[in-house]
Amino acid sequence: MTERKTSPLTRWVAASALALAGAAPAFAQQGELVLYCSVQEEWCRPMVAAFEKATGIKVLMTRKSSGEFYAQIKAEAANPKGDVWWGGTGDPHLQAAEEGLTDPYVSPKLDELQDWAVRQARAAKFRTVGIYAGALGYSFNTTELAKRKLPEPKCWADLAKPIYKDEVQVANPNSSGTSYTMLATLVQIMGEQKGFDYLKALHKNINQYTKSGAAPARAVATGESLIGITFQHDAVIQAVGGAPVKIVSPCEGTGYEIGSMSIIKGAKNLANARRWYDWALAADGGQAVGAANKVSYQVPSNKKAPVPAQAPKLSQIKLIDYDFAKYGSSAERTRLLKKWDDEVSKLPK
Ligand code: S7P
Repeated sequence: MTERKTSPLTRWVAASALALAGAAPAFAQQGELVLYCSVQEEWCRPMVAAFEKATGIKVLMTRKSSGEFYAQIKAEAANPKGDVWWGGTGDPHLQAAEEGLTDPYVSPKLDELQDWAVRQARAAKFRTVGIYAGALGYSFNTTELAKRKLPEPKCWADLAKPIYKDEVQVANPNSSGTSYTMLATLVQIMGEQKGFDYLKALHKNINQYTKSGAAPARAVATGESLIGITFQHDAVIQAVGGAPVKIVSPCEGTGYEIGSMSIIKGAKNLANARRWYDWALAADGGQAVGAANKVSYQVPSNKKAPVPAQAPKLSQIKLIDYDFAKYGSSAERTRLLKKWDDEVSKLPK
């Protein structure tokens, strides 16, 4: 076999290509962000696309419910894999902050935010921040209700009535931030004893505890479930899409969420995590993406961000004074979830 001779130019091109190839992994690492996204996939995707377009940073995104990501971040604490946890109810973000699983960051955008978003940041010593707010409630399928000749439910109390046996869907509060918000809301409205009595009665009417909090709103839209307990904005998506659904703000009052965002402690791409953080709080950045793509009907936390016309008006809903400090604390959230597991989920139907 004869060895082929190469020209100096060919050798220079080959050497440059090798040098570039060697430099590529370092460049790629600087240009990445690992995002844990806890809103609906339909909203996570345009957020990622808009950020990549604005910054050139490649985003590796996974979508999971709030309780699931809280558990994952805790399990990964010794070797963190994610950079930013964006979205999901505030309680598990507050719990992660208290447990030192997230990093403090004071964004220059903080001055532009609603008071409730800044309060959330201060309560967590800047280890989290509010990115949107939304009220809890439920929806029902109007066509199915008429077919079954059932009365319109108006209150929390109605959902536990035997006439709605197997007609109600809600998520499991361990995986779902939405469902934990319901659990904490009922305890705050009724007191702990009566709240758990109510949850036991409601259990008889539950056709399925889903993993994701918004899934019951989709089940109501298709008629798979008559009633679904979710955030009201998740039912608005179905109504805007043309489904025969009616949204209810329960007569006794209801809780709400401050959807939050946190930088994960030990984030490998910290500079990019902060770029996401600032961009996600900007009125002309991440705060505008949900409304522009018609995939979110929450109230954004930046005062200058557009609020979709169909977003439930928080000022017109009978909201309770949700105690985020208490129900987002590690001890209380862990205790209530265990109590629900022990006393409610194991009961026969
Ligand atoms: O995107 C809608 C939304 O309801 O999803 C978040 C929710 O926590 C994620 O679902 P899980 O209930 O399954 O955790 C909310 O923060 C948000 O408003």
